[in-house]
Amino acid sequence: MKGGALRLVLGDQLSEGLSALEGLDVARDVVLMLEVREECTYVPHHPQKIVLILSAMRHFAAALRARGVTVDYVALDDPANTHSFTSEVVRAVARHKPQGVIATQPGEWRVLEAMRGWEDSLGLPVDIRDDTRFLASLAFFRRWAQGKKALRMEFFYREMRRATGLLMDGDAPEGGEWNYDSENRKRLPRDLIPPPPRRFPPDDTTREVMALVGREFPRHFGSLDGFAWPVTAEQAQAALDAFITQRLPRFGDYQDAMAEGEPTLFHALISTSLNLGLLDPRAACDAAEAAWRRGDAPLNAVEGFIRQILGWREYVRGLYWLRMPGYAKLNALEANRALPEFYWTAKSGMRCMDAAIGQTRDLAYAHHIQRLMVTGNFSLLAGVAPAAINEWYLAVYADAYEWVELPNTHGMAIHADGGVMASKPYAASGAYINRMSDHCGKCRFDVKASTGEGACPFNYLYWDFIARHARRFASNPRMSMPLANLRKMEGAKLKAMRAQAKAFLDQHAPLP
Ligand code: FAD
Ligand code: DLZ
Repeated sequence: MKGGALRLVLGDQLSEGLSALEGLDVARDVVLMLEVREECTYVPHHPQKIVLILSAMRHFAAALRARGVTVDYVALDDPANTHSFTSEVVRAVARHKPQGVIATQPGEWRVLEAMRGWEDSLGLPVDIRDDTRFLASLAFFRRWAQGKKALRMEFFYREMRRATGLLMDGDAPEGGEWNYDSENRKRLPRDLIPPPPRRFPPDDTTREVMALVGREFPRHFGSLDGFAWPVTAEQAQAALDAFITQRLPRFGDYQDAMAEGEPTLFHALISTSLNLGLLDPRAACDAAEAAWRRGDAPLNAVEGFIRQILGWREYVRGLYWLRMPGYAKLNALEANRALPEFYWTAKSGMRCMDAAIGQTRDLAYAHHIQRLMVTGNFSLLAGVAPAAINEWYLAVYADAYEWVELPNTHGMAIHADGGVMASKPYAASGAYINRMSDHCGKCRFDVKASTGEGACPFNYLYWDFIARHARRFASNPRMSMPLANLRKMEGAKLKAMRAQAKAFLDQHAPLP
């Protein structure tokens, strides 16, 4: 390298338009990519997630090289690898003697903190550029949040609709409503079989990485068999195209449904590609809007899909960077239980839990309502310590990076932020799961029973949760209904449910 820059590309920054690559001088600059053990083990990531990232990195490096870019790629099994971003950047600086280092802001606070120390430790300029692969800049989010008492996604989403013009008819939302969620809560009919998502069987590069990951991380939870994630931008586009034509039309109707033997329903399975940078969020929204304008998908489906990306995805990222690092330490409900062992075995006996955890083990994927209303709801009701459940979600899903995982888990699912994200906890008894799924009919627990042998644990855990936090929620108008029902409940029944909740939890997740 003759006086060029060292440009760092992290594993979830695999976008041609990455800010760290802007102004790249092919003759003088070197792109640095690092496979490091520290990133593979800071939580015990699912093997499919590690394979996905390393294979996508190798494909991205090959595409850069094909354009004539010099890529210095340090592989996981390179004997000289020191296995952390910081120590590998130090080694690369010694190799290339660059003028400076250029990076894009990482997706996790912990990595940004490390990067901020590099200028001093390297004695070189380190330019950490904004990550421009989102529809809202962090400055836009900060401005929107400023002075607001409550940071509700719905209002942020409306601002984003106005700012981008997506699904807008002048100043008004298309169809007259901002949100069609009330139409999106149907149960899956028995005779409706969702078209399966597009699969991408491993090529030679992926197979090589699978062997490496199998050797290096044999004890991580999760199966590698059946790996089929898109690992290139072309494959990610093909996955999106297949979703838009085959599953988007019914995405809205069955967005909240769960069904036995249907792990993906009408969902898009594009979060891994969006989060790696293989797919552009604006392009995904535009493709959905175009399908509606052609008359190929109804408005409730298209609005619902666009809201997930333009609304929720952008909102959680803004919130993460606004509130970190303190956000991760909040524990508003003083939850302190261990994570039940069945989060690693899928053997709780509850069909809904075992289906969600079992497919997580097999696919590194569960859809939103399983994450929120099954495994998330269980942890909320049980009072699992935030650090334990946050780590589980960060480890087990192929799409998990802290910027998106933490607000969803800590804020939305377990209410550890005390209401920053949601005005009330997403707590539900077995009745909700029964309404939205066909699990309960085949379950060994009885969803209609709240106490006694065979009663559905979600029922007694729900009332134990409401009773445990009754004083805390007394001033929350959105909790008035369950609190009124609690007051009407016969004392002996409540006592029996609370005793059963304690016995169940002590058996599976004792207090420390
Ligand atoms: P679809 O249901 O088809 O939705 C389309 C896209 O919308 C997704 O690909 C995703 O990019 C976006 N989206 C939808 N909901 C959300 C949301 N709440 N937050 C951010 N983006 C959203 N998503 C992640 O990408 N990574 C995570 O680590 C993650 N952890 C979660 C943890 C919990 C407890 C919960 C409740 C949700 C979590 N989500 C996470 C959000 C959501 O569950 C996933 O984005 C979604 O299941 C991915 O599958 P899909 O692509 O089929 O999504
Ligand atoms: C998650 C992950 C894994 C498992 N491995 C790597 C890696 O070897 N090299 C790399 O550059 N990135 C990896 N990642 C993604 C990083 O953890 C991610 O870039 C940071 O957490 C910031 O989001």
